[in-house]
Amino acid sequence: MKHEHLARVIIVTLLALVLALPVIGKFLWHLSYPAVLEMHARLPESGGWSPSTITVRSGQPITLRFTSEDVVHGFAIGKLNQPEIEILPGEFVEATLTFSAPGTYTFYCTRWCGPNHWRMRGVINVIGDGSTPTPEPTPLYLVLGIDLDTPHRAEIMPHRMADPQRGAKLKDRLPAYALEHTTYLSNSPASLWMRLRAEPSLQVLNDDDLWDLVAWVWEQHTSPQAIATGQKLYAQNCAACHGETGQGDGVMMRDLSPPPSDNHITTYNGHTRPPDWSDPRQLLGASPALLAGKVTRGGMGTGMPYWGPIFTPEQIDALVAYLYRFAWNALPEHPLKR
Ligand code: HEC
Ligand SMILES: [Cu+2]
Repeated sequence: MKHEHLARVIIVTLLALVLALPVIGKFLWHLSYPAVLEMHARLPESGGWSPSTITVRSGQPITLRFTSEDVVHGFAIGKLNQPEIEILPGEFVEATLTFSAPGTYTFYCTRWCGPNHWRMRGVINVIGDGSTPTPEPTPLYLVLGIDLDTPHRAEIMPHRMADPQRGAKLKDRLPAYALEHTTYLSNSPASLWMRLRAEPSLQVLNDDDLWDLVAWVWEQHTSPQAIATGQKLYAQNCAACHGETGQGDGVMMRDLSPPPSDNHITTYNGHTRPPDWSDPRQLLGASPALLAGKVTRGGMGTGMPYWGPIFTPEQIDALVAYLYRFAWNALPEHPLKR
């Protein structure tokens, strides 16, 4: 009789345990993925973010408690449209984040804290339920087989400032392919110019009329908003190296020896230096696919950071559209013009 009772108690207890398993599991799960995490920011030379890799569950909020151990840093997560968090030395600031979908997110410092600032990055692995993000499409430069690392200076350039307004008046003469977005993406301004020059229907136009047309085509693939976005992103993320006017003389680069006269990476030895975009040939010889590819992939050792995990494709398009302004705007005063 006694034994029978004991057995019953054991069975009931076991059953209760089995039924409670999911709840217990969830409890342990929460223990292993803390709801609050202290996050220390230091200059990249002193270790950068600590921790630099964090794992969170989708749908489960995590509170990050930031502090800086040296200078002012900033925190933002790539491709997510949320305001940056300013991190002051010796102070704590909190932010609660909830990720709705699993995936890998890159977080980065938003302040120019030093020459290696851009290396101050880390990763958030979001695991758990939710639709997995659609894999990114193959970058266009790979589809087109563009080598990002060979020189691409244009052999030709306008004799005067190309004028899209003047180009607009001639636009009806353009062959249909010139208006396609893929034509813009896969051609440099100089290569489109050469294709147009070979068109029998455009023989009546002089060389500079054709440049006006190319400048007009370039304008059709951007917007004032995109240019404004590109300008802002450039000032925050690129000007420190590339310089405000794109001459490759940003504050982080001024101490380096000047670039060799032909101004291209493949001939750099020792120091790398950003190209001088006030020489129009540098950008007039580059297609949007090439520039976007370089921005996304980076220089792989040249000192040019990779921005693929940081910016959305729209932001990269906006940056590329903004860069061409350096070439078009440089035209009137540039010495090569003479
Ligand atoms: C830490 C310095 C640094 C920062 C920051 C930087 N760059 Fe660069 N960039 C370079 C250097 C050095 C090169 C030349 C070497 C190379 O092409 O890889 C370069 C080259 C490039 C090129 C290739 C240009 C050409 O004509 O071939 C593009 C495009 C470019 N950068 C865009 C950007 C953009 C856009 C940003 C900001 C989002 C940026 N860079 C931020 C250093 C930097
Ligand atoms: Cu920093």
